[in-house]
Amino acid sequence: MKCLLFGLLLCCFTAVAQVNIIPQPVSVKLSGTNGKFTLRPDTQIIVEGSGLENSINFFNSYLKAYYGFALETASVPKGNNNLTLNFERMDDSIPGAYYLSVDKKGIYIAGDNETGVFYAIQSLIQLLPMAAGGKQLSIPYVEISDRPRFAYRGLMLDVGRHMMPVPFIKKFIDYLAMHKMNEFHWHLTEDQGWRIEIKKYPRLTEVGAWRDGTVIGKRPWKGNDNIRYGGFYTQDQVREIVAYASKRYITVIPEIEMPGHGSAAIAAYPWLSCFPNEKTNIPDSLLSEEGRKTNGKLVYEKWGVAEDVFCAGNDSVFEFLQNVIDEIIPLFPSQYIHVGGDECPKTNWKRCPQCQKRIRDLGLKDEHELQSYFIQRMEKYINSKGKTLIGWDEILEGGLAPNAVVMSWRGEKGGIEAAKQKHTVIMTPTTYVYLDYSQAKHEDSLVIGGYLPLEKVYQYEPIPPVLSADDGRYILGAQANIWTEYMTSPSKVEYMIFPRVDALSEVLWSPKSAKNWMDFKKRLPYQFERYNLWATHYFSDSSEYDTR
Ligand code: TNX
Repeated sequence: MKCLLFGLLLCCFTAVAQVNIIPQPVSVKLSGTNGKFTLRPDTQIIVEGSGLENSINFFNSYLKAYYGFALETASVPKGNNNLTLNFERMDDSIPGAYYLSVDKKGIYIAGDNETGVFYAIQSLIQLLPMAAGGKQLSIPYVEISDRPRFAYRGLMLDVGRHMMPVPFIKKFIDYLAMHKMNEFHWHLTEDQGWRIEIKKYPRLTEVGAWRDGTVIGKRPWKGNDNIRYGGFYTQDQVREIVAYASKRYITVIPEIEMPGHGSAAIAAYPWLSCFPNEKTNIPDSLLSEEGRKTNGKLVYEKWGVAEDVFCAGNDSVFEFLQNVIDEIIPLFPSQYIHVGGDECPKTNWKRCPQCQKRIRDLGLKDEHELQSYFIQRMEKYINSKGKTLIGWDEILEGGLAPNAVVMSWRGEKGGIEAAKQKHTVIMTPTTYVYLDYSQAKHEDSLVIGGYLPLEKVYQYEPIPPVLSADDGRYILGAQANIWTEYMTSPSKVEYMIFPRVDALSEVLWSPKSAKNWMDFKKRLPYQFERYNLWATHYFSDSSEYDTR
């Protein structure tokens, strides 16, 4: 009896160790027989539905990259050596539900839709052995049913502070896909750099994409490195990236910042400022040599919030921004257009005659209502093009634009308030999902500050308990933000975000009831093996995780 019990325990233990999927699926049933299917170069893909090329191509490029072979597709099954892709209606309200079974008859995948098949492929990839180069890939008999919890599962990447090369943007999109995430919020404009080609305004990238230097170290900074830095994405590159993402069922949401964080645009076109003739306000001790020589506007060379913002009293500024939006819309099929709206100091507006006239003419109470006017005016334009505006939670101040989606970053307060006002909300609170904060207790590299350990991200619950069930439905999902003041390279981005993105993916995908920190920690070392296989950088505090 004892022996049987031991055998049973052992069997369960080894069985559990075979399936380590992140994010945790809704249901995983192991056959208990310890049986395995072997995927080999002569395994056939049987396609029983149309539109599955994206999933097939993704799987085949993965096989090719790490095992050196790809599978042929066929219409007639060959013995029991097939990977079958099919559709079965699961009627899930959020795209992506799937069923995956592996048994002696082969691998069978059914998606509720194309997205579901694609996510089944992501789970299948996580069932493959970790050793590269194998041609006999044994996969445990298993039955998985799965579906996403939230519709919006995102990551934001700031390319304004530091530009990331196109191949890395594609890799980043692959990382999103492999974590079953579906929204890439691309922060394209900043004080420190304008990163997208706008044909009508060439100076945005000729001038606005380049800064003459960058402050050194942490606030209050130690001088300037005097290194000219910059770059931008052409519209062709943007189209290429958007197409790449869409083959991975990922929407790219562009962000064009206004009315704040606009120094780079102002350096290109000073008339966008309330005071075109005033020099950008940066102390000489922090300026580059070139910057010290100039008397005019500069692409910002330090971090933090710049006081020079777009003038809200000048109609030409709105015309300019609308023309920019006119070039953005055809590039991005996304329903959402992000206009920033955060951290807009009101110093200039307070002393600007045109802004003050606008306030008087419209009977506005103060500069906060002027900011609200700014965003509402842009919203009207964006809505007239059939698109929906997103803004950071500052857009609540002075009154929310009627159809705006709110991204709550200064904690959850703004999100709660917006949901109560029946506005769609995406949660991105600094407290849980700011991946620019340190994940090591004692900072192990230059970071902006803060401490956000993996467990804290894992414990995040996007629907605040204070919301009624009705209002809770306005929480579309959540997103982690990757601000790159102190991330100068792709490898640093990877190091900062992994494995916290794993924790976030489970917050967003897995049912609340399936979340289990201890279990997640047990699965994590397998994910690290995958990262090793992919040559991905990640943070690991070995004392924190269980070892096998
Ligand atoms: C706040 S979050 C910002 C960014 C900074 C970030 C640094 C938000 C909407 N604005 O401009 O990069 O803090 O953590």
